[in-house]
Amino acid sequence: VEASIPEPQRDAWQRNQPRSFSDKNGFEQEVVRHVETTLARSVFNCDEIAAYSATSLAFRDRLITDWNKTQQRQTYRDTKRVYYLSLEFLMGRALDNAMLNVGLKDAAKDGLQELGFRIEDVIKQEHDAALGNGGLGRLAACFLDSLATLNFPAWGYGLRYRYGIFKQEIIDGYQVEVPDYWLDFNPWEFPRHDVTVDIQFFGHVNKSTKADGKTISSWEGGEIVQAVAYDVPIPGYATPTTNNLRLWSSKASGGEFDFQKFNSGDYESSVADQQRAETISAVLYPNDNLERGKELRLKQQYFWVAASLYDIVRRFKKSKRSWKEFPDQIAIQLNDTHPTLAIVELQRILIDVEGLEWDVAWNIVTNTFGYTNHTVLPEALEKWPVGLVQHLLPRHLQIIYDINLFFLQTVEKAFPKDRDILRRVSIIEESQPKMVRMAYLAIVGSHKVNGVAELHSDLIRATIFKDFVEIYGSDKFTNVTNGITPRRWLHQANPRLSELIATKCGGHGFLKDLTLLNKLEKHAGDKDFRREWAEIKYANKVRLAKHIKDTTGVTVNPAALFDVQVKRIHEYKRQQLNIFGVIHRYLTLKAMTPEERKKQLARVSIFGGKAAPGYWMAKQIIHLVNSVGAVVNNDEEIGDLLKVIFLEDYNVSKAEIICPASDISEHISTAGTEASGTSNMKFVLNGGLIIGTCDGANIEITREVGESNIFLFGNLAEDVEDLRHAHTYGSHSIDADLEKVFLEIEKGTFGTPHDFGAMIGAVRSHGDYYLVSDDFHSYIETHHLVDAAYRNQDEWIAKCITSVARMGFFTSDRCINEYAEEIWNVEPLVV
Ligand code: GPQ
Repeated sequence: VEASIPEPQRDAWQRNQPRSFSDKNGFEQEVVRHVETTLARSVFNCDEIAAYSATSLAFRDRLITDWNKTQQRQTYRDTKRVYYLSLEFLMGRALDNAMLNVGLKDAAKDGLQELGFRIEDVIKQEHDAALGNGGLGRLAACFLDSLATLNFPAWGYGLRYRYGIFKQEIIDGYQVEVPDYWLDFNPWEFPRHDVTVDIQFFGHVNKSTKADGKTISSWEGGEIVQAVAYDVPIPGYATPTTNNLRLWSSKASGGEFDFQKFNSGDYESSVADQQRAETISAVLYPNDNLERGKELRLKQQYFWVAASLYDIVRRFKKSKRSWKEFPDQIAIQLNDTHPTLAIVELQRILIDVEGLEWDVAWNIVTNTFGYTNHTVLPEALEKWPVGLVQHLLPRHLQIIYDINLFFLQTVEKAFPKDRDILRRVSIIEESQPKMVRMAYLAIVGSHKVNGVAELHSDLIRATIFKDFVEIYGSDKFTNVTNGITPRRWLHQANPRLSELIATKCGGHGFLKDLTLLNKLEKHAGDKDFRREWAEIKYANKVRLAKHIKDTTGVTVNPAALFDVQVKRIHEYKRQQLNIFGVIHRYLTLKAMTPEERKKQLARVSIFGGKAAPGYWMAKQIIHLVNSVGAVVNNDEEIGDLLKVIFLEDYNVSKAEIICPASDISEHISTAGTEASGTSNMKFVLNGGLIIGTCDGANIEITREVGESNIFLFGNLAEDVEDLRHAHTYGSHSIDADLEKVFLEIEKGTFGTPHDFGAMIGAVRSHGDYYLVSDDFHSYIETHHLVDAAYRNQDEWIAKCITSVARMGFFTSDRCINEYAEEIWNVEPLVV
C-alpha cells in the first residue's frame, strides 16, 4: 500500500503510536485531559454533559486506533468487501455500546464514580442517533454490529441527515412533531473534508460517434452538488475489528457560496443556492412502509447512491484489478429499493465513463448487487414518474429503458405464448403518467433477491414477484430471516439478566454464539433460578414504572401484568385492535360486582410509537389511546386493575428500557402484512412472552420456542383475501363484543365521539381491510388465556426461561452469516 510518509520517517511514527487506555486509571487520565483541553473546562464547571463528552471522546480515541488498524488491514489484504446501502441507520446511543464492546464499562463506571459521576446519568446525556423510522433502519444498525463482531470487511453507506426522525410530544392527547436537531455535539463522527464527490443533477445527454463507429453517450450540463463524507466508527464486540459507516452530507459545490454572485451584490441568491444544496441531506422522510414520491426524496436517493458508488469504484481502481474482478471484490446489498439507482449508476459508469461494452458491464453489475425486500404493502412499493427521472437524471432514464428493452427481449423469447407477461413485468408501467417500478429494476439488476422471514419470502415469490420467479427460476429468490444483536438487546438493555444467564451458560460466550442459550433450558424448573429471574423482571418493571411516572404522571403497579405494544403506528399493525380490546376489558370490569372485580388480574396496557405526520388515521389511533387512558386511569372503581399508558417519543434508547420490562408484548398485524417484525425477537429474548398473529417472524419464533410458549390468535394469511372479498361483496356483520365497544365510544365515554368516527367506520362500513372484526373474538379469548397463564407464576417464568433458551436462531449474527454465504460470498478477515 502506498503511504504518504516515506520509509525513513516511518520509524518516528512507529515510536509515537498513541497508546489507548486499558484500565480505570488510564480512563480517568483521558477524561480529565479531554475535559481540560478538548472542552476547555475544569473541576469548576464540569457538568454531566461535559462528563459525557469527555467520556465519549476518550472511548472514541480508543475506537479510532482500532478503526485505523482495521482499515489498513482491509486495504492491505484487499479481500472481498461488503457495502450495505441503506437510507436509514437507526443507531440509538453509541457510548454504552462502545464501552461494552471494548470491555471497559466497569473501568469507566469506577473511574466516573471517582471523578464524581454516576455512569447511568452520564450515558443518558447522549442524544439518540435516530436516522431511521423503525424496523428497517434498526435492522441496518443490528447488521453493522454483527458485521463488525464477525470481522467481516464491510462498510455501511447512508445519508447524514441534519434532522433525524422527529421527536414526538403528546399534547392534549394528540401527537405533535418537534424537529430532531441532533448534531450540536456529536463526538462519534469524523468529518472528512478531503473526501468529497461532485454529484450532477439535471442537464442533458450528448451522443457522439467515435472513430471505430461506436456511439458513446455523455451526461452534460445541469448542476453540481458536493457530497462530503462523515465517518462513524462501528466497533465489534470483543474484537478489534472496527468497521466504517460513511454518511454523506450535501453542500454547495465550490465552497461556501457563489462568490461571483456575492461580489456582484446578489447576496440573497448566493445564499439560496447554498441552502438548496444543503436541503438534500437536511431531513429524513418520516414515513414507514409508505412512499410518497417526492422529488427531493429522489434527489436524496441519487445523491447518496452516486457518492457511495464513486467511492467504491475509486477504491476498487486503486487495486489496479481488471473490471471483470469487480464482483469478486465487491458485494453491494440494497436495503429495500431506496438505493436501486445504484444499479443504473454503476452501469452508467462502466459504459459511459470506463468504456466497457454493455453486456460486459451488465454482467458485472448483476453479479455485484443483492436486493432485500421488506414489504408487500402496495403503498410502500416505490415507483417514480418517468418524467421526473427524465428531468433529474436524463442519462439514467435512457439506461433504464435499455435495461428494460434487453430484459423484455429475453422474456419474450422465453414466453412467446404469454401475451400479457411483457406488460406485467415491464420495468416501465404503462400508466398515466408512466412510472418506473423500482422493485422490478432491483430484481433485474441483482443476482439475489431476499425476503426477511419465511412467510414473507414465500409471499413475495407467490404474489408480487411471481412472474419473476417464472422468468429467473426460484433459486434467485431466497429467504434470510431477520435477527437482532444480542449485545445491545440483551447485554446492554438488560445487564442483570445477561449476568444471570452467564452463570448458567459458562460465561458471556452466548453473546457471540447465541445458540449457547440452550444451556438455560435445563434450569427452567430450578426454583432458585426462577426466583432470581423473576426478581430481575420485577426490577426492570420498577424501572419502567418510574419512567412512566416521570413522563406521564400516572402511577402503575409493577406487580400488574405489563402488556406492551411499541412500534410505528400503522393500521396494518393494528394498534386499533389493541385499544378496542382494552376498552372491552374496561367494560367487562365495570360490569362486575366489587367482589368479582377483586378476583381479576391487574394490567397495565402500554402503547408507544410515532405516526407519520401525514397519516391522519394513525394520529386518530394515538388520540383514542390517550382518551381511553384519561378515563380509565382516573376511574376509582377500577384503580390498579387497568391502566392505559401512551409513552411519548418511542425510540431506540426507550426501547432499551421497555423491552426488558414487558410480561407480554403485542405483535398483532393482519396476517401476511408484517414482513418480519424484529421487536418480537427483542421481547422474547428479554424474558417476555408474546401474543401475536401467524405473521412474519412470529411463525418462526413459534417453531423455535414451541406452541405452548406463545399466544397465537387470528385468521391466517391464506384466508385474508377471501375474507376481504366477503366484506366487500357479501354481508359483513361486526363481532358483537366489538360492536359494544363501538357503541360505548359513540356514547361519548372517551370524549367527542366524532373524533373516532373514521376508525369505527373503517371497520363497520369500509370493508374492514385489516380484519379487526374478524380477529376480535379470538384476540379477546387469547387475552383470557394470557391472564390465566400469568396467574401461575411458576409456570409463567418457566415458559419465559424456556423461550429465551430457544432464541439462539434470532441473532443478527446468524443472518449476517447467511447473507455472507448465500448472497455475498465473503469471508471474515481478522485484524
Ligand atoms: N419496514 Cl418497507 C420498515 O420498517 N419500513 C419500511 O418502509 C418497510 C419495511 C420493516 C417491516 O415492516 C418489518 O416487518 C421488518 O421487520 C423490518 O422492515 C426489517 O426487515
